[in-house]
Amino acid sequence: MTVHTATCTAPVNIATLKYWGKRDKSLNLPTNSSISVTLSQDDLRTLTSAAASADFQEDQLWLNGALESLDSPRTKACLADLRALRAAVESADASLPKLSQYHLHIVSENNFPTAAGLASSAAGFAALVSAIASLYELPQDMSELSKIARKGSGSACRSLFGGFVAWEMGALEDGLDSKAVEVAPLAHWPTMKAAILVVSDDKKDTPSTTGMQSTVATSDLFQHRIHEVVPKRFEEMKKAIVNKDFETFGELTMKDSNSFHAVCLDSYPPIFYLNDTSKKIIKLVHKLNELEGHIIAAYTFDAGPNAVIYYDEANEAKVLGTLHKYFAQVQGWDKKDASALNGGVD
Ligand code: 2P0
Repeated sequence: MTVHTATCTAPVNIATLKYWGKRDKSLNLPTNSSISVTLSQDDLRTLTSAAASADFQEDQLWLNGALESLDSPRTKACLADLRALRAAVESADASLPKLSQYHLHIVSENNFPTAAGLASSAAGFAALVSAIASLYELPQDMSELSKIARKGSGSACRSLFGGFVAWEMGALEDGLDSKAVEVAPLAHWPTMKAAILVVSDDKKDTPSTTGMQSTVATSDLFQHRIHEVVPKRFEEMKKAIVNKDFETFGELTMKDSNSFHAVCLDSYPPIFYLNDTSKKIIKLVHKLNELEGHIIAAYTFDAGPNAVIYYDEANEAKVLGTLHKYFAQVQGWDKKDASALNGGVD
């Protein structure tokens, strides 16, 4: 039996300018552009192997050791796109094995516990698309492949790149211009660090897709966010990254996290992702920055209560020291759930 294989990894990315809202649900086309920092391969990542063989009887996916369904429209859309690109390669070179016609076996593992409460769909779809693209020896670049990962999960398109990444929303109805691009590689700003504070590992209240749909349909503030706030912030944040301007980057990151949670609260019925501990973290970071006289730490929160704190390596002792000191005093923040993962982004 001949089996063709390839293996790839894709790290988790954490948005600093949030994606929240779809203008097309099936294609995962967003209502605004977004920016993120991709963690390093050594931190939180998905490792995926893809195999194709004429002897396989069906497509199969094992996720963290368990057999999973490949029936979701999102996964099917990714596989169909990848097979179409491979078919084009095969039709240009008749000597190539017809991998596009073979079934696939896919094995995917996360190196972080599901209990960490961190979204894994971004790294998962990015690793899936990378592994199959590699197996198929596709000539497309990462931005092209990001359009396929986007169909799996919007934020997945950003995990195709390391470092600082922008997802350009695009304007076309077919989504051909809605893709990820590199703003700067990790090496551009190697002293940037991210600490992930696991506040709760409970399953999140409102799933992202449902939450976004509700916000788009019901929030008036959301219109202001996507038309007035984000377009300007998108340009300013890219500039701050290129200039390695932590103060501006940090301020924009915190403001955008707050803006995202504000439109969640403005949805009807309201969506709550932050809890009391999250709010204490926000206050603490502001207090720390105030005492320093300038911004040395910036928080951001996704669709859940866990915090990601960005800081420059030079301030590590100050930032982490403050967080540890404070949270040792918070009731309910015991050893079980106070696992602060210090994930450097270099
Ligand atoms: C982000 N989030 O930019 C934002 C910030 C959550 C808050 O992308 O429906 O899992 O698969 O496109 O990508 C989470 O949404 O949603 C997300 P789908 P996804 O990272």
